[in-house]
Amino acid sequence: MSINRKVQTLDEFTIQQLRNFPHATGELSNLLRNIGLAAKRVNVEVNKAGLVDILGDHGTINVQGEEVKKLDVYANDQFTGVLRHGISCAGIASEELDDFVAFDDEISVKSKYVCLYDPLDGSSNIDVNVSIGTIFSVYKRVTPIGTVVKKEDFLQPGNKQVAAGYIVYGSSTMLVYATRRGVQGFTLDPSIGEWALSHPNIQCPVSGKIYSVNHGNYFKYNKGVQQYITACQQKDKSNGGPYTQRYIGSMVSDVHRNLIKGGIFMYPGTTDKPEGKLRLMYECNPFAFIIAVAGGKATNGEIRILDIDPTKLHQRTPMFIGSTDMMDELAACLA
Ligand code: P6P
Repeated sequence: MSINRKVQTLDEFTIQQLRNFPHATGELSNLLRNIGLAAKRVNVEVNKAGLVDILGDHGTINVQGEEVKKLDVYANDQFTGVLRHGISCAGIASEELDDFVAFDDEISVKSKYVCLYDPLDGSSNIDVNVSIGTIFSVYKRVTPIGTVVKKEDFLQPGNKQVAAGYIVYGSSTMLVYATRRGVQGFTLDPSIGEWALSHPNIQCPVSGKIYSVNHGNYFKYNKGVQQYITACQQKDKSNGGPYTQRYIGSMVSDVHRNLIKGGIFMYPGTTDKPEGKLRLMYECNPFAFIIAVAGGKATNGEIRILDIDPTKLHQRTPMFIGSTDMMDELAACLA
């Protein structure tokens, strides 16, 4: 009987990477597998979200006698749990938690990585069955191994990331992660409950025809952003268009689509919220790392997202990310 070796699972792929880089300790591969496990558990609950009336809304006790948690809280507990009980993470920071969490047991303090994540971004879309996602970022700690992690282990610029990725719980569930060696996309195969390598070495097209922005804020954007949006609307066959506007209000889905097809996603600052809405450390930095490895660009309108020196765990930043040609045209408008 021939074994189906065509499909490589996440475990097989990360172990293959270890064979290719024998000096690696395997800690990062193990951390990525931990994330893959938590994501599978979250995926089960997200797929049931529509049944909340039957399963009970959060804060209630369901028919199994279990407390029903908000999906954000449930997702946060899953990612935090697998990393705390693993051997590859010394601490985490989460959109759901005010401060970072140090794993101060004798095994975890010996780990060399910390992880930051938004466990369930766009969760307000669950009620209307729009895709949502998890976004994560991995750094090497800067404090001595064997000690309890500190805030400086988390407040590092995005250019220090060693890995970053996201899960999109959509029509199919995908796990995409980047290391400096490339961007790999895995699709969950429910028949075997494994992440199957479906999109090896993802590259962002150098240009595209999709622009993603919330037009509802148009008159709150600065003149440069307004000028670029108008330029997108005026594209036709003679100058690389026509463009189409796609925006579903779920960053993971919007950026994932543009990464694969080419395009630009913008969440600019506005007159009332100059820093915009998106969080630097666990939304913008991870995607900026992924797009850089995939050949695209990400800025705050002035400098690379990856070069922003963070001062607070939950600080926000304006975000522009996508295909290089489109990002360069935007930069010309912003200048
Ligand atoms: P707006 C979801 O709430 C989110 O954080 C991102 O996933 C998404 O891109 C953005 O907010 C949408 O925000 O203001 O356009 O509804």
